[in-house]
This record gives sequence, structure tokens and C-alpha cells, in this order.
Amino acid sequence: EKRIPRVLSIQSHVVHGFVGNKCATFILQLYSFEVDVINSVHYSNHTGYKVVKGSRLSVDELRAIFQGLIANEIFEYDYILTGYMGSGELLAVIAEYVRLIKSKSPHVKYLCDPVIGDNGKLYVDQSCIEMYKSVILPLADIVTPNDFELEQLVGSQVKSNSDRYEEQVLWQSIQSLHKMGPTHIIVSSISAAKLGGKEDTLQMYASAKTSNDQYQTFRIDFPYIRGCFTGTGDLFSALILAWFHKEKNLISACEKSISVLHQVLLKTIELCDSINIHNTCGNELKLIESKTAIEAAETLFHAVII
Ligand code: PLP
Ligand code: PXL
Repeated sequence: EKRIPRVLSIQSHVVHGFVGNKCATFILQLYSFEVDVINSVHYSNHTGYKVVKGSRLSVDELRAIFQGLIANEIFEYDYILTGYMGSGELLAVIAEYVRLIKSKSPHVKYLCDPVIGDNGKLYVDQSCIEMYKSVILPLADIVTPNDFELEQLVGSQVKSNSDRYEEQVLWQSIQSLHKMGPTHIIVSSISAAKLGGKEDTLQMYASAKTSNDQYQTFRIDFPYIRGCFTGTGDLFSALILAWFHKEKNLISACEKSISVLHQVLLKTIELCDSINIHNTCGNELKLIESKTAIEAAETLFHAVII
């Protein structure tokens, strides 16, 4: 028989809505993964609402959870997935235990979404940046930064002047990030307009190390859907993990993942209260309603090899 792959997912929990673990757990279980869930925060809702209540996981609580799993000899995984963590000290503890899991099972793949911020704004403590660079990236196999996170991690400007990006500089930044550890890098959605392309198009840039100094690099263009969505990054990283496992190849994992994400956003718009669509409040991903499309996972967009 085939053993079910087991994922350790460390992300946010929200009581209402679908970001972080609430999103990743549904996706991964739907695709027949076992998911062990550690919640980095336990909030009423995502931070786009006018009020957010709840608590963050402390370093001691995180250590206690890991110790419990170790004591029962149930600390064995095929994949590790991390997202929003918020503080550098949690990241340091995670690095310690990822190292331990990997030393026991070298086949383990670690997908890290290095959540730092977006559009020039930090949404985590400054200490996270240094921790990602020094202890997390050397352990990560797959990373999914946005363009701002890429810039923060490699410490250079992806943007050459004002709002325009140079594609050449973007590839150089991706190369620099490879040198910090990860063999697979995906920058999920840059506006094509920033690279001299069309307003209504988003572009994914990705690179997979194939041998010592060889990289397979590619781009996927897909339509920009106007609207304010929360949790798309978390949805994307869960999809990548699932499809990377099934397809064993970054190109088709990216094609499948962005195609499913697109269909979830279409369903979200279709079913959304029209008053809410330009508003973060109450505009949650319609994940359950997208179940059939997630399972069918038709490839809509194709990669261009670069
Ligand atoms: N993909 C599509 C098709 C989108 O429309 C958007 C946001 O508008 C995103 C991705 C955003 O993804 P991320 O949260 O990874 O920046
Ligand atoms: O990645 C989305 C996300 C995750 N976790 C928390 C959030 C958000 C988005 O607002 O508030 C706690």
C-alpha cells in the first residue's frame, strides 16, 4: 500500500475565515495529505478586519509542543510548511527542530513562505528578516517570496529605478537567494506592468536548481483579477507543496497551483457580496465552494522556459 504523506504545517489559525492553517489544512487534506498543525497565532480573524483579538504562540509553548511530539515518537514528516510567524525568536526555535527532523529523515522537504511584508510594508517584527537569512533559508528547499520579500532577503533593490523592475536584476536576485540555501524559488505574482508588460497580467518567476551550477528558469503569465483578497499567498504555498509532491517537478507544480488559485479567486468574486469586493472585511476566499475545481485542477496557464 502507499503511505500517506505527512505534513507539519506551522502558520496562523483564525477562528473565522481562510488564511494560514485554516486554508492550508483544507487544501492538503482534500489532496489526501495527513496534516499536523501548529498554530503560530490564534486570532479571531485576519488582520484586515477592524478588530483582531487573540494570542500569539510563545517560544516556550512551541518548544513544549515539539517536546511532546518527540516524546511520543510521532515527530516524523515528509514535508514541513511554514508561513506567518511574526517573531524572530519563534523562527529560531523552528530552525532548531527542522534541523532535527531533517537529520533523522533526509528525504524531508521544507517549503518556507518567508512572510515579511508586501508593497514596502513590514508585517512582521524586523528580527524575522535576519532569522530567515541566517538560520531558515539554509534549511529551506522551496521558498515562495513576493518581490518585496525577495528584496529584503537578498538585501538589494530588485527595482532599478522608481517602480520599474529590470527582469535581469530580478533573475540576479533569484540567483543570490539560491546561494543562501533554497534549491527551488518561486516569486508568485509580479504585475507585468512593473516589467514593461500589460496592466492586466501577473507574472510568476521561478527557478529550480537541477545540478551543481545548472538552473531551470521559467515564467508563467496569468490574468490579474481585480479585488482585495487575503490568504492567496497561503493558498499558493499549500498548492505548491501538494502539486510538487504529485508532479515531482517545479514547472507543472507551478502551472497547476496558479491555475487552481485563479479558479478559487473567480469563485470568490462570483459569490462575493458586491459591496465587499473592494473591501478587506468579510471578503474571505470561497474555498469550500471551490472544492470541485481544486480537485479537478485543470491546467489553464503554461510556463515559458527562459
Ligand atoms: N494571484 C492572483 C491571480 C491574484 O489576483 C493575486 C492578488 O490579487 C495574487 C496572486 C496575490 O498573491 P500573493 O498573496 O502571493 O501576493
Ligand atoms: O497571509 C495572510 C495572513 C496570515 N495570518 C494572519 C493574517 C493574514 C492576513 O491578513 O492576518 C494572522
